[in-house]
Amino acid sequence: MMNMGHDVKKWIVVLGVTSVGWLGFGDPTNLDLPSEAEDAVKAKVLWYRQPASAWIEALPVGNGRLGAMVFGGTHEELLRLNEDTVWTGGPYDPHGDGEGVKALPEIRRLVFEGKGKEAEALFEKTMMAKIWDQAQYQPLGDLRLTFPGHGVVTDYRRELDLDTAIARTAYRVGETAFVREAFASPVDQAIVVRLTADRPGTIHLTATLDGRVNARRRGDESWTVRSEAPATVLLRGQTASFRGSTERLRYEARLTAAAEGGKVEVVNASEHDTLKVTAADAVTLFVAAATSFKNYRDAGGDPEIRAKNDLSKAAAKPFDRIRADHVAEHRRLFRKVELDFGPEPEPALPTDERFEAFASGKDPNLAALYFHFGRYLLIGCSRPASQPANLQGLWNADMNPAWGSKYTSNINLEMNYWPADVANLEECAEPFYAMISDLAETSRKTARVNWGARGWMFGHNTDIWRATAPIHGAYWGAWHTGAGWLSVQLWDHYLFTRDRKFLETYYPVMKSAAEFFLDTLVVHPKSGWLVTCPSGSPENGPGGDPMWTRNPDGTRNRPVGIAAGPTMDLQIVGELFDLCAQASEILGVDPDFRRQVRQMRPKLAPMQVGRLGQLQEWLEDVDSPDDKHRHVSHLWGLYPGTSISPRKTPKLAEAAKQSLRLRGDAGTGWSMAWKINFWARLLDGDHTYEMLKRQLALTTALTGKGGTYPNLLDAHPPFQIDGNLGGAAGIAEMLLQSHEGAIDLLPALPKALPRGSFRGLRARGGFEVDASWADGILAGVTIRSLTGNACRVRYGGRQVEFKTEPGKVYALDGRLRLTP
Ligand code: FUC
Repeated sequence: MMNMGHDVKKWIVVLGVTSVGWLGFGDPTNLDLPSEAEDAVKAKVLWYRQPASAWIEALPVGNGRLGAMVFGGTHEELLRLNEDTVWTGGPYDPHGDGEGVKALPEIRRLVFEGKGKEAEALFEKTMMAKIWDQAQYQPLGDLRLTFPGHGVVTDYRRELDLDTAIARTAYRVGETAFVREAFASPVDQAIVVRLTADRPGTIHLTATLDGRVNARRRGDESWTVRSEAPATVLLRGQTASFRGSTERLRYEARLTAAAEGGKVEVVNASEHDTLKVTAADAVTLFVAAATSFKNYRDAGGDPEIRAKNDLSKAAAKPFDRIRADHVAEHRRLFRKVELDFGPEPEPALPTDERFEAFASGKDPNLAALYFHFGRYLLIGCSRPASQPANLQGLWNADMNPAWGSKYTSNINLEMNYWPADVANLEECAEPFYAMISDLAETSRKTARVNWGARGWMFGHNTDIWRATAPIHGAYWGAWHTGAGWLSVQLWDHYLFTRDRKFLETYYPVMKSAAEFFLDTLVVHPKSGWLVTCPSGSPENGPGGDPMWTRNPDGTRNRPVGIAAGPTMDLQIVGELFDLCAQASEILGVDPDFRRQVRQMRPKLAPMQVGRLGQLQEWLEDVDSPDDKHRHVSHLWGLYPGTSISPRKTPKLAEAAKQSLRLRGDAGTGWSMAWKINFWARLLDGDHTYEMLKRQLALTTALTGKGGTYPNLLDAHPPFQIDGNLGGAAGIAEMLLQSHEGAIDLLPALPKALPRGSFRGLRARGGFEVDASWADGILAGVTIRSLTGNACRVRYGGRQVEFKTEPGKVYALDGRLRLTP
C-alpha cells in the first residue's frame, strides 16, 4: 500500500488557481514547455488538490496498448502499469465433447413444455465449455518512484489534461518547485515520466519495477526483476496458467532513466535491482513492455525483442520531440470534437468538488467534461493494433479483476463502442472490428458442435483467446444472439461512413451471422412464430422471479433463465435480416440469400405489449412489476436498435417507456448509461438529464452502487469502463440523432442545458455536424458532407432536404434556412 508520508493538513490550497492553468500559481518550472492552457481547451482538465489515496482517485493514461494509473504521490509516486495482452493462459479450444447438437431437440422440447430447470440441466451437461470460465486480464506491474525528503510539500496540484493526454503533478519542497509529467506515447510505444525542478541538481529518486502475485488464488505466475547495462531494470514474468490451456503467456517490462546532470546507477539488491538517480537537473524515465502474444492462436512471440527495441528507440529520442509527437498524435483524434454547455467559467473547484454544484444545476459543464473524458478513455484504451477495450478498458490493477476484466458481450463490449462513430473516433473501433473477425472464425465450431449450424454465433463472453463456447451456466450462457448484435454495429458503422470497402470486408461476417439463424430458428409449437431456442434474456428470468432467493438452509436458488424467443433476440435477428437484405442489394450479391432472409423476417415473433402496458421481455406476458433488474434487454430495439421509435412505432415506444418506469431509474454504471440513451431515443430530454445526474453523482468507495468516482471513472462495483463510454454516447444522443433517415438536431435537449454548442459530431449518411443553441433553441448548424449524400435535417417540426457534394460545407440558421 502506498505510504504518502505527509500530513494532509499541510496541503496548502492555492487561492486564485483557476480550474485549468497555473494562473495565480505561476508555472513553477523554468522549462520551456509549450503552453497548453489555451482558451479552447480550458474545460478539459481534471485536477485535484491532493494525491490519489486509492485507484479510484488515480488518473489514467494510455496509448491503446500500454497504460498506467498515476497516483501523483510526493514522497512516493505509484504508476500501476498495464499492457493489453497480459492475460492468463495461452491459446485453447474451449469446446467440450461435442454432444450439444445431439441434445438440442430434447433441450428445445423441455423449454417448450415449460420445464426450464430440466432444460438448463441438459444444456449444462451437453453444451457448456469444458471449463465453465475463461482466461482473465492481468496487471503488468508497478512502477514506484521514491523521493527522499518530499514528505511535506506545499502548492500541490495534480491534473490530467485531456487535450494533451498528460498527467501532471506539481508541488514545492521548501523553495524548490518540482513538476512531474506522465504519459503513454502512441508514437514511441512507451510510458514516459519526465521530472523537472526549478533548481539544478535537486532531483533525487529511486525507481523500482515490481510484478504482482495473486495472493487470493495462489496462481502459478512468477516474475523476476534484474538489471542490464546501461541503467536498465527489467521485469520478466509468466502469467498464471488457465486450466483450459497448456500454454502460459510470457511478458517483459523494461525501465531506463536518462538524466540531465547528476548520476544514474543501478543498485543491485539480492533479488530486486533498482535505479537510483542522484542530483539531477531533469530526468526522463521510460517504460516499454511486451508479451509473447502474437494473435489468439499463437503465444510464441518474444517479449524481449519488442520491449528492448521500443525502449532503445524511445530513449534515444530527445524528450521534447517525444512529448510533441505524443501530443500531436493524441490531438489528431481528440480535437475532432468540441462540446460545451455554455460559456460560463467553471467553478474554480477541483474536479472532485464539482459534483455537488452539478447536482444543483450550477455546473452543467461537468457533463461536457464527462463527455470529453469518455472520448479520452476510448482513445487511450483502443487504437489500431491494440486489443479492444475490455471491461476496464485497459486499466486493471487487480489480479482477480471483477468478471476477469474480460469481454462481456450481452451489453458491455458493444457499449464500449457506442461513441466511436457519433463522437468521431472511428479509428478507435478498429480493434473491435478485428475482434469480430476473429470471433467469426472461432465460433464456427460452437455453431457446429452445439447447433449443427452454418455460420458463426456468439454468446455473452469471450477473452483474448477468442473463446466462444458457453460459460458460467445456462442462465447466462444460453443467450446466443451476440453475433447478430455485433453485425448490427458493423452495419451501423457503414451507415455513418458509407464506406463501401468496409461493407465489402464485413458483409461475409454479417451474412454468416444470419446463416446461423436461418439454420437454427424454430417454429414455436403454440404460436407458430419463428423463435430462437434455447436462449434467454440476458441474466434475467421469466416467470416474475428475477431475483436470486435463498433457501432456509442458506443455499441459493437460481432463477430459470432459459427461454424461447426472448424479445431482444427477435429484435436483433430482425434487424440482422434487414441489414443483410440491404447490404447484399447494395453490393449486388447473393439474391437467393436475400430472398430467404426476407421471407423469414415476417415470420419472427413480434414485439408484444403486456398487461402492465409494458413491452414484454418474453413471449409470455410474465414481466413482474417488481423486476428492477439492471439489464433492460427487451428495449434493445429502442437503442442501439432502431425498431422502436416514438415517430414510427408510437405504441411500442409508449410500452418501452412503461417498461423503463417499471424498472426505475436506479442502477449501476452501464445500466444507467443505457437508460440515458433510452430516454434520449424516447425524445424526453429532461428524463435523459435526470439519468445523467444519477450517473454523475460522486461515489467515493470502490464498492459504491453506481455513480462516478472522483477520477470520473464509472462505478459499477468495482469499476467498468462501459458506463463512461455509454454515458458519452448518451450525451451525444441528446444533441444529435440520425437513425431515421434524417439528421435530428437537439432531439432530447433538457431544460437544464439551455445554451451550448458542439463541433464535429458525426451523423449517419456521411456527415459531420456543428451546432449551437441558446435559450433552448437552435441558433445555427453547419454540416460537412463527407460522401456527397443527399441530406435531410429536422428540428422543431421543420424539415429541409438538399443535395450535397463531398467535402462541401452547408450552413443553416435556426429555422433551417440554408445560408450562403
Ligand atoms: C454482465 C452484467 C454485470 C457485469 C458483467 C461484466 O454480466 O450483468 O453487471 O457488468 O456483465
